[in-house]
Amino acid sequence: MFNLVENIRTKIDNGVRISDAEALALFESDDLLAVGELAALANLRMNADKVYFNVNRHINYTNICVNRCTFCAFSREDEADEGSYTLALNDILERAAEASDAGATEIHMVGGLHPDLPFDFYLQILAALKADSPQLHIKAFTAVEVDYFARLTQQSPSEVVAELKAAGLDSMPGGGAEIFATEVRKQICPEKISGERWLEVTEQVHNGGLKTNATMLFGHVENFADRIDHLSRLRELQDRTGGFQAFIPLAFQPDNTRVPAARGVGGVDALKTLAVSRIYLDNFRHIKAYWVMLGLKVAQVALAFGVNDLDGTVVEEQIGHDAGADSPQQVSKDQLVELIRKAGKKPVERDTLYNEIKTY
Ligand code: V47
Ligand code: SF4
Repeated sequence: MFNLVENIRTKIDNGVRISDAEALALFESDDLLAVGELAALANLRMNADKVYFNVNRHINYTNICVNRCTFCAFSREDEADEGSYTLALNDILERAAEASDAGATEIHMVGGLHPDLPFDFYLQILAALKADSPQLHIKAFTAVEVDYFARLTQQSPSEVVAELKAAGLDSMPGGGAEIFATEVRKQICPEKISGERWLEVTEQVHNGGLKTNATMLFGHVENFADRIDHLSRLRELQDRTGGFQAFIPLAFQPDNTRVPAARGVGGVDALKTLAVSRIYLDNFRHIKAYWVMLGLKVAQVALAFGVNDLDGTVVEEQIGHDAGADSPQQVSKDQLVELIRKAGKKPVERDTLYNEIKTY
């Protein structure tokens, strides 16, 4: 372990990236603090002691979804399914207006793949949001939705992106990536687009001029090699496009899901995964601890493990909470500032594109 750590420290100091074998050795190591220290070093070089957060609101317009991934407790089959819903345009606008009044700079909007809603519905939402609250950055949809819209309208992903952008879309979140490996996808999301397609669509989104994030859903049936394969494909795409802003490992929440034997993610695995991601993804500036899935306490500790972003105030979250996340629904800006300060870091409110709004 000593040699491994010293070799990687030298690599970080010299800006040389680590190999897949080194990433595996870090995942397999029991020395959590040594892995964390390396991640903290890599982060220090990129971000000094700044930790970013934003004031945002999540809106999930529908939970009806044709994919029905087995890890997803949020989705419903159809309108007859108990608990299914689809928000009307006015509901969406009302939530966005409330967010704007509360100082939000971003709307994060994703939903299920609804079998009946036409592509125009999504364009209308974007146009109406822009007309109503032009100051809000709209971060919405993922490669999964873009592929779905492309199939609905018989267009290429690039054409879909151009239409979404013209209607008001400003960037995209990083969902739908899960774990790219085919064997894993067969078990947890057999109906979802392949990992290869997710990467191909995302490349077209980047080439179309929109930034995105990337996620990795971990702690279900995948092994360390699957995680490293996932990171490797993201690092390679980022080399080509530079279109990713943040990487967000999402800790799997097992309640109400259909993933047999999954027990959820412990603190050690969560911190190690964030740390290895920071060390391996040397071309991602931001590693985000999404407190909704991690809980606020682990997210705070993650700031000593290479993390430099805590996402935002969120306000209303369904995907993680339907699957048993015991984090609160929302946090205030003051809570985020205090949490970051108490971790010995400098809180910086950012907008979606990481322009700094205020340093605390
Ligand atoms: O793609 C679904 C995940 C994602 C569960 O880009 C689950 O800034 C854990 O992508 N346990 C959507 N995770 C959320 C997402 C996201 C969240 C916050 C910020 C950003 C960003 C993106 O949630 C889905 C899926 O991977 N998910 N079910 C579950 N049971
Ligand atoms: Fe649908 Fe997304 Fe849930 Fe999969 S994760 S079932 S695509 S809403």
